[in-house]
Amino acid sequence: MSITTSLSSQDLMHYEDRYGAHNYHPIPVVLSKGDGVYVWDVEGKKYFDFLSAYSAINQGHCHPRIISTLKKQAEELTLTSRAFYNDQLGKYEKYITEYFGFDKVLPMNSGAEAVETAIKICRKWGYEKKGIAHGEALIIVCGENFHGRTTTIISFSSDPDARGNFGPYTPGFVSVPYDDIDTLGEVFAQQGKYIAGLLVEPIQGEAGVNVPGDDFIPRCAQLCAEHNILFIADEIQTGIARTGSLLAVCGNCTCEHACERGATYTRPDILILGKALSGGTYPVSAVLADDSIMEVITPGTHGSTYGGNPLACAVAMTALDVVVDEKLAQNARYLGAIFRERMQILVEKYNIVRSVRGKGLLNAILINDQPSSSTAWDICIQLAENGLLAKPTHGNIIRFAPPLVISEEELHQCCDIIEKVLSNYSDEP
Ligand code: IF1
Repeated sequence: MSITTSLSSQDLMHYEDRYGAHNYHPIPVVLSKGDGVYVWDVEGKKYFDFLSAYSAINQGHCHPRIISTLKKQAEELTLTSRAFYNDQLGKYEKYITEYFGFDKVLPMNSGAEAVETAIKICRKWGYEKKGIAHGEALIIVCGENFHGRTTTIISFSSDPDARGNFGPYTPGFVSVPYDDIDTLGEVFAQQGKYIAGLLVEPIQGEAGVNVPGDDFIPRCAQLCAEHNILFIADEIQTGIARTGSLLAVCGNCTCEHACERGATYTRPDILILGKALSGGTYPVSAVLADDSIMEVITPGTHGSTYGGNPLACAVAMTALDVVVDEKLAQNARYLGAIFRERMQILVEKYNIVRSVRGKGLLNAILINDQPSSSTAWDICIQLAENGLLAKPTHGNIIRFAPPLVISEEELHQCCDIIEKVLSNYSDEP
């Protein structure tokens, strides 16, 4: 029986509470429309979206070019499985490998699936190419990581909520502190012959937008090369122009094609993409690597029903076109600097804000209260009442990540909203 009568936000929140698993605690806003940087709730209230579905909507909600491609392909062919070829996959594979500068791509759907795929490729490379004793391969990960929610991935999570009571856990992972190149070097020196790969986020998103020192990622890649260890970059959240470059491992380069890579680019052995790869319209993820690594994958060793489906391929090509055509990396870099400048003024003006950090348009403020307090949540509720949507992470950190199509004027409007709410916590009489 379809529910046709118009339902209020309250009705819909009740339905989710009654009929849905409680695996999230959303901000109490029920959205029904999105366009660019804006979303509207069921009652018609308009908001700036400052989360972008965790950086999946870099191109803006319902981007007209991406939606047009989605509609057109949806009327032609959506899914064939890989039992047969389809007329979109080969075009997409050529397009995306040239776009990012790798020999091959393995198409998947969710980010976690792509991370799992990278782990499998890395382990198989470890045994078949590096000569690690079978079953002994180690992959190094960083504390405070977030790479998804499958059982293997949470096996190496340091977040008790993400990991608790989901054992027994997958072995073969060693965690080192993030942004600690000395410890990483020691682990490589001691156990390098067993280590197949290093899996790392160039900026840790969920941990609260942890931006490492400028030399951390380049030094990771250098140590990996010295020890014949694969450098695996999880750019699911930081990639696709979010941090002011096409990839966060590009450092400060703003070119947007592999062929023009600047001097600051640190090339991963395995690159993992997701989220904005489809502009928020469809689950599309990808694992890219050169032939010497990807050739460990042979028929029957990996797959997915939807991986490489024609709809995903068509949408992803348009979504990546939009990134370059609309200069989203340049916009993220330019407006991200303005945003952090405005937030720094609030840090100095209001005691409630301890610091601001980020790169491009992936930023966060640290609220001057305990992670266990409800202050950051309360601030997000007031932000929503004032027309801006954001959500805390790890208790007292508020992540701000608008679509990269935001204008300078809209960004200032959002900063004004943030300041208005934070001024409510002012110490000034
Ligand atoms: C949630 C945030 C969390 C990711 C990185 C892989 C994945 C993600 C760097 C997995 C997914 C999402 C998942 C969502 C909340 C959000 C998130 F950091 F973006 F905020 F959780 F940490 N690598 N991140 O960020 O991709 O399977 O979700 O497509 O699970 O609560 P996915």
